[in-house]
Amino acid sequence: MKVQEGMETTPTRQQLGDDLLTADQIQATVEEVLATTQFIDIHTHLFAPEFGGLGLWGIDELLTYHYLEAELFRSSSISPERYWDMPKREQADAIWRALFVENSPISEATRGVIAVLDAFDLPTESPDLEEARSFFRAQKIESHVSKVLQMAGVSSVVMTNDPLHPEEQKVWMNGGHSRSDFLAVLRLDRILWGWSGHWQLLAEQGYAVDAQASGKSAAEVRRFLADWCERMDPVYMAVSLTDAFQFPEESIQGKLLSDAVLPSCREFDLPLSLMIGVRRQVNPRIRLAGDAVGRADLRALENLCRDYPENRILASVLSRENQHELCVYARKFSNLMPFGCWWFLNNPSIVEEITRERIELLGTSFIPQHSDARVLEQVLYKWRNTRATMSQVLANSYKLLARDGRGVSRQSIQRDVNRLFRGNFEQFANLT
Ligand code: HDL
Ligand code: ZN
Repeated sequence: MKVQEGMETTPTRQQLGDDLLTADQIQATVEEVLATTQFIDIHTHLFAPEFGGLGLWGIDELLTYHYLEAELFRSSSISPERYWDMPKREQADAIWRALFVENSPISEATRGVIAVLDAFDLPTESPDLEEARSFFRAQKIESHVSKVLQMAGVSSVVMTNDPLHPEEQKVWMNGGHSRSDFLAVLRLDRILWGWSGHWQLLAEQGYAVDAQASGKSAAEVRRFLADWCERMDPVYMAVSLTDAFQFPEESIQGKLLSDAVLPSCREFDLPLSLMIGVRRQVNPRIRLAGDAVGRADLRALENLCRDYPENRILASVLSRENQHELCVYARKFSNLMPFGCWWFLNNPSIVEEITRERIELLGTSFIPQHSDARVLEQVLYKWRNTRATMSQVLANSYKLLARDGRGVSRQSIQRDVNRLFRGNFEQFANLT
């Protein structure tokens, strides 16, 4: 199509009206709006301080992150078996030496640790970790959490809470936590795909369930979920599912999903978050780092969204090949909310691709990112990287809009960023 006269140039300021931005102003304004807007981090593995040792923070935890453990085994002669026998400090020293001293820390996860050290004015080229260790040792967790979230531009984080985790259960049974900036999630993995190994825990707590999830089991799982919704006040329920996920399915998982979890989500007016595409423990020797990714058959999601229109589904898919399908499904089902660039996708090159196709297909009706942080200070680099990628993608969208004949104001950019990083989640999870 021949570009009509004038289409090829961006309109000048006087053509745009008073509060509309020129092309040159768009980039800086998008960056400023992203930098000054507090985001909701809708999926993390962080914990409020009341959860004690379940909450990970500080340099030794940052370095022994399973993303870095996977990278250690590629750049060191240390065997996994020898590594697991080491105390954590030694593990961290080994990772620092292999990935940060003997090699350049230019992977996403290694660069992240450098960004955290730099954010606290700690040396980033030291041969050892002593200065970093004494800095973090001097922090008090309650104030450190608040400072880190404020530095990261995050107003609240959503935890991953497992009611069947013995240590975590104790905290909830003793009243849970008091921080309003930490929101709870009812995580269902041990029930949905871990039933065979965990149904007795429910039976021990007085729920009449059995190994086959037969008889009253589904009703009793609903009662269990109701008890924990009262206790935790979760903002959604969640489960991670493999690339083989099918729905509907003649299985314990399929039955508990349809007869217990989906009705319970409707009863408590909660979204259900499905994170689909993991291939668990392809290399068990490296433990948490041993999971991989597989392309899922998203017709399971299609069936679920179509047959349960009263349920709201948050969805994140792990395979890059599934992203476009997820966008198309979100166009078909308004009860489906795509979120995040999960795990192996949370790298600038892929985040850019995914976010551009989401904007092209969904406008601002999706949730661009979550941090998935496991260690508190990771939010600093994960959200800085998201803001950097988002500012390019969003500014480009507005420049295309201007070229096509519609100017953009700071107010509308603020409205859009609020929706992407707060409003879509608040509305989907009924937090407003
Ligand atoms: O299941 C999940 O919530 C995943 O995010 C896993 O925890 C995974 O190990 C992870 O940390 N990804 O970032
Ligand atoms: Zn996660």
